[in-house]
Amino acid sequence: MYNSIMKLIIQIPCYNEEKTLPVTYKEIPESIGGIDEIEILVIDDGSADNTVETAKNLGIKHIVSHSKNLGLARAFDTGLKTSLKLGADIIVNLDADNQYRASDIDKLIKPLLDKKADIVIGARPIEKIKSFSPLKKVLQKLGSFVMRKISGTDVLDAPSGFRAFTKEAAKRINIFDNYTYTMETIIQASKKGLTVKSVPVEVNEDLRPSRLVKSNFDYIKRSVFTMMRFIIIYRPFKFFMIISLILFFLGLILGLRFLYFYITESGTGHIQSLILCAILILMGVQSLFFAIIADLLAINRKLIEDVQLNIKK
Ligand SMILES: Nc1nc2c(ncn2[C@@H]2O[C@H](COP(=O)(O)OP(=O)(O)O)[C@@H](O)[C@H]2O)c(=O)[nH]1
Ligand SMILES: [Mg+2]
Repeated sequence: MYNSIMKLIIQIPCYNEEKTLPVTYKEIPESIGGIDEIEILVIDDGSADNTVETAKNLGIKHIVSHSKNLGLARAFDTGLKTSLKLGADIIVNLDADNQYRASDIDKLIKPLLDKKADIVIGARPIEKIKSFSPLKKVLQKLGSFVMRKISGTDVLDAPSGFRAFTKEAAKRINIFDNYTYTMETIIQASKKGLTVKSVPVEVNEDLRPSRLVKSNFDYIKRSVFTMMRFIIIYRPFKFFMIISLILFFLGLILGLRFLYFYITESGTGHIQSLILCAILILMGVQSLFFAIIADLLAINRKLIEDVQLNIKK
């Protein structure tokens, strides 16, 4: 049966946000069209300051705490799970530093209310953001471009943290990564046939510098590692198959070369390349088996996820 009351939970991951949380909180609208109940959930990720007291004083209804700092991705995951338990129909993730405009939440959730999307990502006007250096702008755009290629979606701003999920989408998302949830949700969404839409949003001036991105180099390093991991996790067959083919063809070329000399030079020499050829071909065949096993594991995982989804329901 369908419940006619629409409950929105706005989750705010916080790590030492006693200064900015009140600013962010103040901007949250009291009512939003199409929504009957708005509740706020603060996920305190082991803050060492007075984030929890601040949240209580603001009258924030739901506060969950990690006993120590586990990072934004874990806090996001805790947020989704808690929101589902609290009976959310729609979950919006909002940063605690007031980077995003809570007044845009109605725009963000509209495609969900209209049943046009399962996940909506607020796309920031990267070009116009004053606090982003030219290099950071290029990196952000490049990151989104690569994510579009890996995920096969047309997401405009992949690292944006301003997002809305239907409860069905939230149930199906599993965050494994410990650093970023932003890329992983997009890849999973596309793998699971969920519709991801981008909606343009505005941003506020920075209250403080980003804590997640320490430097451009750090950002690139982490992004490349994360994307590599995602390719292995989400495209394991393709990944091992490519390795297998490379090894196999290198071996094959050496083998053909050996054969050529074997015939034209009447069968002597080139034993080293023959050994290498045999090793490469064997490794290639092994990688093929890895690809098959990885594929079987991926199928297995899908079955487990279906079971998990049924349990959550
Ligand atoms: N849970 C958790 N949240 C964090 C951590 N670092 C930053 N955040 C939160 O993530 C959001 C975005 O962080 P911010 O430093 O503004 O990074 P930006 O997205 O690059 O601007 C804010 O709500 C922060 O409170 C962390 O270690 N753990
Ligand atoms: Mg920020």
